[in-house]
Amino acid sequence: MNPRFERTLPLMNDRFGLFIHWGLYAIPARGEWVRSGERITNEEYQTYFDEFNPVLYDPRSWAKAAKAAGQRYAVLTTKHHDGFCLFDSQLTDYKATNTPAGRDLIREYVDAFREEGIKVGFYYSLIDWYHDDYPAYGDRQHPMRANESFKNKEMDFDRYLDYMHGQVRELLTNYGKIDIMWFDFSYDDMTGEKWRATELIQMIRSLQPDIVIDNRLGGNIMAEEPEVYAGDFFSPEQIIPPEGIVNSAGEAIPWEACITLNDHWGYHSTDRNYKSPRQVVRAMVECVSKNGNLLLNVGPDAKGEIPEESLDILAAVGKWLHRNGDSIYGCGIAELPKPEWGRYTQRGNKLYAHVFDRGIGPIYFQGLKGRIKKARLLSDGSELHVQTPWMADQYSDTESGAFIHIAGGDLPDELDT
Ligand code: FHN
Repeated sequence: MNPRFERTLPLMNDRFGLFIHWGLYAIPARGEWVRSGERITNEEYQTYFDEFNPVLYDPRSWAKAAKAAGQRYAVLTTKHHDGFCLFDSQLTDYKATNTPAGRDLIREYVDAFREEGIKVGFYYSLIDWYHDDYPAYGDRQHPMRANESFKNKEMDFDRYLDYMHGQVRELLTNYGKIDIMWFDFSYDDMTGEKWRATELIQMIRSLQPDIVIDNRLGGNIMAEEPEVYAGDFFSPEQIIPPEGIVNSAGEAIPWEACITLNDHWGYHSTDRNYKSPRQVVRAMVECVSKNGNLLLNVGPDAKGEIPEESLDILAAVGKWLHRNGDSIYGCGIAELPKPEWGRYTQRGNKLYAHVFDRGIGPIYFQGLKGRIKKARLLSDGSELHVQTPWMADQYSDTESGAFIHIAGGDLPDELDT
């Protein structure tokens, strides 16, 4: 691995993390872009600030659910695009401690997840629809800037950058060791040094030398010599790359796919289009088979609870990982081509066969003739027999292959294994 990316190895070995999008937008309950998408004015959105009081917020229960799900790190929105801060920033009044919640929600999150031994990450939005010195996003006039008073206001974007850098400093100074910094997102010409990114990265690295940073500050992580701010891992969203990710020199690039459990990042009261546990497990296996991580998102509601549907899916995935986690944690791409019946993951000389679609009879392992010392069913440890079926030598391509008869069927939807 390119030495530049060695700092990501511990996180990349974790393979499965919890993404959490939570904030004022949980009250309108129509996703985290509701303010922009519905052009909600400052005054209308202020009502959510005035009533935000997640009385059921108990991050210890979130952390326990993540642990039971087999998730080894978490990333929580400290500030999303609406500019509302879940942490007790000294640089703004637009924060949870000034709402009826009256608490530093990030402090409690950090303590609870560390207590469960789960690595702690911060999501931080570069975009800020609330701050007076942040320009309108793209060509759309921000809803809260529709009123006359704002139109004549002079903006000082450097002042916003001082604020943004100052908040990142607060987050990486006041909450102990932080494992991941997840910036979101650069767009159009708002990228790289427009954020004063080199200065920002240097500050981050000085405060948290071991921290891992995503690639959304800008730059090109795929270049042979990426910019200092191009990040430590690539962050595809709602998609799993067709194969492992390599840079222009053919070197593997660490990556993490972030994916929603339903169709929204932030809480959405009517979105019932949840992925099944089977889909999540297959997505996780696919990511690992291509040297990537899966960051799976939940959107807690305005009371501070993760939806039951999400908790049930996380629990089912955790049951599968409890028995099969050896084929995920610390694993990566195999030396063999993808088989037709599923996917391989590999760690050292251990090859894991994830059989998604069973055919008839034994499973055929192309290229493994004479190379399999022993085979075990990971879920229960039972022995599997490497065997060559009767008349198999009549087939043309069995010269290099091996057959293993695996009892049991395909991965069931309910994952009751
Ligand atoms: O605009 C955000 C979106 O709300 C969400 O936070 C995702 C998660 O990666 N990032 C941006 C869209 O790319």
